[in-house]
Amino acid sequence: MADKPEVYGGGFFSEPLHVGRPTVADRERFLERVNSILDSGWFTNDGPMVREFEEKVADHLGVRNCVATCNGTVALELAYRAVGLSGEVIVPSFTFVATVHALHWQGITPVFCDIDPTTHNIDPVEVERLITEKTTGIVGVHLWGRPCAIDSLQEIASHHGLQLVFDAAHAFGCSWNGTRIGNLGSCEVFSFHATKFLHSFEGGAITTNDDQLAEKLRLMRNFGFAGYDTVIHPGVNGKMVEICAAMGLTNLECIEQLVSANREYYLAYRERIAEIPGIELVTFDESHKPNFQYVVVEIDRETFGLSRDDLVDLLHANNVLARRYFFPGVHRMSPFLAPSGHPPSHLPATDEIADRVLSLPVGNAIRQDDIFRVCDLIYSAHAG
Ligand code: T4K
Repeated sequence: MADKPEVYGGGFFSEPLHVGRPTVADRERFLERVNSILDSGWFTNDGPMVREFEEKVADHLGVRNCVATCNGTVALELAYRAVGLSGEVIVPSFTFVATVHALHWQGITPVFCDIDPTTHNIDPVEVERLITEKTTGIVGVHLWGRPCAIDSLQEIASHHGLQLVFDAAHAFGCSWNGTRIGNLGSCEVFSFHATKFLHSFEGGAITTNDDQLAEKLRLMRNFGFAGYDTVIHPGVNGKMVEICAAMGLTNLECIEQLVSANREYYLAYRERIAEIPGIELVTFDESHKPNFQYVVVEIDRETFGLSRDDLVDLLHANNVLARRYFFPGVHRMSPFLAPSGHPPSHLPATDEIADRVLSLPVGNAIRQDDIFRVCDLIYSAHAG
């Protein structure tokens, strides 16, 4: 057993520590932008702030097109429909439910695929096994910002003539072998929800190097309008509003500071977690330029001495609002169960990881000292 670390403070926190505390990178700059929106009288419908946000996001990612939306879920729905997904689509179950809802919502059957337990991302070997004549596409999720097995997925998709879409909700600013996430597959989808690394209160985007696809997405996002009264495509209201773009732009200007702040939290957790038996930090390969948005640990019940769920109860009792992202696997959620009431797929790696993971508090409301105290609490839970 490791030596007990030096204790920095008591366990109980008077203010709750959250997993997804939003950042406002520069309040003054944001308020200037809000004033200019109010003065302009132009609040939504492809306004100048949204256009600037789209341009700056595209520049940052080195991608030809960025189509901003009202949230990440609608962006997924638009992306799936625009690339022509139908029938069956292979998707991981170990993700936020929106990845799968956006398929189900459009009458597409999600075929749940197991993950590689070492990366937490969709396992290409399993993908290949699940392809049928009804399969039209594969959805990969870069979970925690760690890129999927891109080469293998691209090879499978092109070999079988399938669309490949990535849910990149966690991966803004991250890279894969020198290419920014946002350039891969037919298109990639981001979330700019308040809890995300880059946020715009609510928001999302689809990025793609396919100009025709981008044009179609722009039409679909705005009721299919191609002019004042000409509708040439089925569509929805998926537009981002100006005030959201103002927040997104302001945060984008400070993105490097946001990464380094996140990296500091991650390193502080890494130092302390390493001292506690039975708990392992999900680590990042820095060559992929992680954004360190999520600090995730895996609990080995035998060695740690408590189950993940018991640890969650203990942390919550002390005002540390750690989250069981993502539990249960989506294949175990009621909308996706088979008519028999059982999960439609056997996914041992997903079940195992979903039972072990825990997301710890991060974000600029947290000080390094808080992180040490959270780790002390976890240590004392282990030590009994
Ligand atoms: N794909 C993936 C892989 C995703 O993770 C997500 C979203 C999507 C697609 C869909 O994108 P969006 O349509 O959401 O743009 C939260 C977020 O609502 C959701 O955006 C996110 N993933 C998911 C992982 O987390 P909840 O239900 O856990 O949120 P909630 O309200 O419990 O808040 C989480 C934590 O953040 C709490 O500790 C409280 C704190 N918080 C939250 C908000 C909203 C704050 O401190 N301030 C706030 O304003 O889903």
